[in-house]
Amino acid sequence: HGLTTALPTALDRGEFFIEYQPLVHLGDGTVHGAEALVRWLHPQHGVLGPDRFIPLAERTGLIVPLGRWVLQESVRQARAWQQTHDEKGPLRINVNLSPCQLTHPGLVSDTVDILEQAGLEPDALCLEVTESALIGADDDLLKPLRCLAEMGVDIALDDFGTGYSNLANLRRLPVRVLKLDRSFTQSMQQCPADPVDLKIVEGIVSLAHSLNLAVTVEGVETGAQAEQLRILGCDTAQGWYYARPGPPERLHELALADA
Ligand code: G
Ligand code: G
Ligand code: G
Ligand code: MN
Ligand code: NA
Repeated sequence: HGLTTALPTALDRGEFFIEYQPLVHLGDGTVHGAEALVRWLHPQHGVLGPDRFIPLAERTGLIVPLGRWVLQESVRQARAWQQTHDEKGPLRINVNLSPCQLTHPGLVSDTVDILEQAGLEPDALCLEVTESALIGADDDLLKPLRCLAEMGVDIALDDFGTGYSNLANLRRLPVRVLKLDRSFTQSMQQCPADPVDLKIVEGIVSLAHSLNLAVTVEGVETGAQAEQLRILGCDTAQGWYYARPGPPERLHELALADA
């Protein structure tokens, strides 16, 4: 339909924009960084979320230039935050990568160029890859990720715990962060929380930490969830309880308001 024909020119017309959602340290509530989430301001349909156009962009190949634009834009934004925030330590930026970008030969060189042009250190960038994109990944697929990881870029496994996670497989992946899927956070909402889910999260955190991985939780909507996940040992959190995705100015205000 209409979206299919409008998508290829939307990038040139400047119709995409990025919202940022903070990632907060569970220990002290300070801002760690933010995840970049792309939106499309469609001239007729208004603001469309990624679920409405990312699958289409993947099928048509537009995801490669679109993903490069998202990376460039959000890396530049992260550098701008850092320049006004440095007394509190650098803010990190998380950017989602689609499986098509992983197999695109330009991934490493594009990322290096974008970081250099913006003047952002590689360790301020975290690339989020879904667990399902790395299932059965062979060395060819992992090579660019290893290369980025060696430069200091963090790789996060997004939506962790929903796929066929092969925990033993984690050892071969160049991953530094597990992003626990929202479904675990939702089950912390029940009172008392499901004891089996509590054990599962406890086990994932313990395994992650023993492999030197950080654990981020998604979809935190209440203070009670945040407290439960903090007690379970999760490191950072993201969700409406802290902030909805919003314009870059909002993140800056939140970070500067930190105690
Ligand atoms: O913002 P929202 O909650 O609607 O995001 C839905 C999903 O879209 C998220 O799970 C996220 O992984 C994905 N997404 C958001 N921005 C991007 C992007 O720039 N690239 C890719 N590949 N996925 C994105
Ligand atoms: O900021 P902190 O001191 O908590 O981080 C310790 C290490 O763990 C850093 O190297 C940091 O990159 C990593 N880390 C902790 N939590 C997260 C997170 O949510 N996302 C990312 N990308 N890295 C994290
Ligand atoms: O995994 P992914 O990168 O898709 O995660 C980001 C998505 O989750 C975005 O679409 C964002 O709007 C959504 N999201 C962020 N925080 C919350 C929350 O607290 N609750 C719910 N239900 N969705 C959230
Ligand atoms: Mn994500
Ligand atoms: Na996610």
